[in-house]
Amino acid sequence: MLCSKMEGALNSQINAEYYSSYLYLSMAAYFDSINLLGMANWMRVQAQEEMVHVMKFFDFVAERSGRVTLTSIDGPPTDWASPVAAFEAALTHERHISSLINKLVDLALAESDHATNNFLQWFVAEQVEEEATADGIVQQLRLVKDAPGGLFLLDRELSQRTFVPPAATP
Ligand code: OFO
Repeated sequence: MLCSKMEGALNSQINAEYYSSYLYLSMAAYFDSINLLGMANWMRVQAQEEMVHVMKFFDFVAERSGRVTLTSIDGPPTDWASPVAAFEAALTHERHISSLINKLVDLALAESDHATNNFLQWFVAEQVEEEATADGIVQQLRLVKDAPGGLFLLDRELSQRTFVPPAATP
């Protein structure tokens, strides 16, 4: 059973994860509009992964006899100054999400809610990966600067990303 404070905080995180998905889909639309279709693909996959995060929180709240309450999602930005600016914004966003996850862990520990703390550890590890991946692309884009050849190669590399649905639990 979740305490009401934890239930409220997990519901807020559901909203934050939805926003993440919405943000990355908006970035996908931006990359589509400037014909960087590999980067658009990468962002689409990222948006799908964020929906996996939404459902992990959703299912966990329900499993703990909590009540999921959905709230309105803020509109994301729709334009960025350049490809690197979009990926920098993605990195900044992931750092923000990491801080939200850390606060959830703090709350779970303060409430002696070990089940929620245990559940959140998956997200703690996931955020390390999310930040590192976004940072890696930012670094490559900074190296490439505006060289069309480099941008073309990086775009082609990012077109390879595919969405892997989470393994079904037996
Ligand atoms: Fe990008 O990890 Fe969820 O929000």
